[in-house]
Amino acid sequence: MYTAPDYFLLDELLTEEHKIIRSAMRDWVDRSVMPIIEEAAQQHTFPAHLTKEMGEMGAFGPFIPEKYGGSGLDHIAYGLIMTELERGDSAIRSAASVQTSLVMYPIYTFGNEEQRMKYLPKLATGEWVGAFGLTEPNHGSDPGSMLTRFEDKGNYYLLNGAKMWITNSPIADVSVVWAKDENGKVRGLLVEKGMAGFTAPETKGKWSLRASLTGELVFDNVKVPKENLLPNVEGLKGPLMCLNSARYGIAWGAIGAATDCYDTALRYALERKQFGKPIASFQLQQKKLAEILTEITKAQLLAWRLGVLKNEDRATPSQISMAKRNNVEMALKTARDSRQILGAMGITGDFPMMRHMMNLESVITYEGTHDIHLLITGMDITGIAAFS
Ligand code: TGC
Ligand code: FAD
Repeated sequence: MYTAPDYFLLDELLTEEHKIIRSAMRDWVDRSVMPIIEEAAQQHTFPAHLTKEMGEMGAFGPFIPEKYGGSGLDHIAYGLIMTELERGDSAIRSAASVQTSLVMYPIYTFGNEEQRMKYLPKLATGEWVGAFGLTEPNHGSDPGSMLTRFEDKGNYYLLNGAKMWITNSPIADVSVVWAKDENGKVRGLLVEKGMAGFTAPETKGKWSLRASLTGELVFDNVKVPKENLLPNVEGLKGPLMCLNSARYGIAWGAIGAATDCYDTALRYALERKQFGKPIASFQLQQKKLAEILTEITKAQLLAWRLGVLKNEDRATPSQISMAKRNNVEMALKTARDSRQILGAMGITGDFPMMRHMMNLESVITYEGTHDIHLLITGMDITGIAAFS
């Protein structure tokens, strides 16, 4: 039975509602994710049957108002849900992050009432799956240089270009696609599955996030109805605002992957004997466990404080970058150090460390790479952008 570390008694800062939500999500992950996730990752398949269950559990759009199918919860509740999901697997948290922060959030924030009512309830239940297309084959860290374009053809927009590395793309019913108009302004378009000229091939052979579907979005003269333009935002700040929400969720989510590794390593160290004693009795193993717990605790404090600021609408993009960067690196190091505590057993699929470790190589890359987040902090400190 999993025990979540809470060394600084952060539970005392949560409401009863937060604890109930976390407990329900934890039980669901134990019941529905843990028994199948290793096999799904080994087989490189997305466990699609979980999508509807996640909808029923309220994993999609927890902070979106109930009127649109969300749960109207605060951002700490969203963070706690992300932590529990990523304890199961980063792919499961990814599915929820994309649907919530990268698809529902922009439709809610930048869409009109018709768009909200058409898409949000279906996305909330998991009846529909969403994707977010920003990255292109030649423009990842620098999305402002994107080449995907649309032209106003009177009755419709004509969309051309390609997006790459898109979570959920092969199964998405609707994709929020960021493209430039004739004036070079970045706008958001809602592109639905089945539109003529639109294809979404899968990217195979990943060693990371094997239980998540990744692919391309290819637009070859796609006629997008005019009502599918998100009316209330223009410029790169549109997609970047979505990323603020998703990066915030990842700052919480990564803690879940780390605590799963820590909990596994601690149990193993107490049971496994070498030289006639549990390996937990050796100072070098205690050092690893103590340092892991210290870093998890610091990450929890960072996430919690960020959540409070987000609830007050005071969390800055640079604070979010710092938390995403710190907490994902912490989780990756935790996965490595925990794996070492298990020796050879740690490399097998009987334990979660290698799966988390491989997943976290994507998590440290997507939603802005580790280095880009450092540069965002550098820019915030100095006032000088070192990107270009
Ligand atoms: P820059 O000139 O600095 O900014 C352009 C405009 O955007 C505004 N802005 C922001 N607004 C809101 N939130 C933020 N975080 C913002 N950052 C910048 C800025 O004020 C400006 O507004 P305006 O009105 O003056 O035009 O932009 P830049 O081209 O120099 O780029 C800056 C940089 C490098 C920080 C940015 O582009 C960046 O973050 N690059 C990383 C790209 C990235 O994170 N891609 C993620 C793709 S999605 C994904 O990975 C999903 S994974 C899904 C899963 O979980 O499975
Ligand atoms: P590049 O931008 O080519 O960077 C390569 C290296 O150069 C990195 O180490 C980077 O830090 C470094 N670098 C780049 N610029 C600078 C600079 N100015 N200074 C210093 N170093 C620099 N994108 C989406 O739009 N939607 C999705 O759903 C999505 N899902 C993803 C799922 C997975 C599994 C993965 C792996 C990626 C996903 N992405 C998605 C794409 C992701 O956001 C990009 O991979 C990421 O932003 C980095 O872009 P890139 O891979 O093109 O790397």
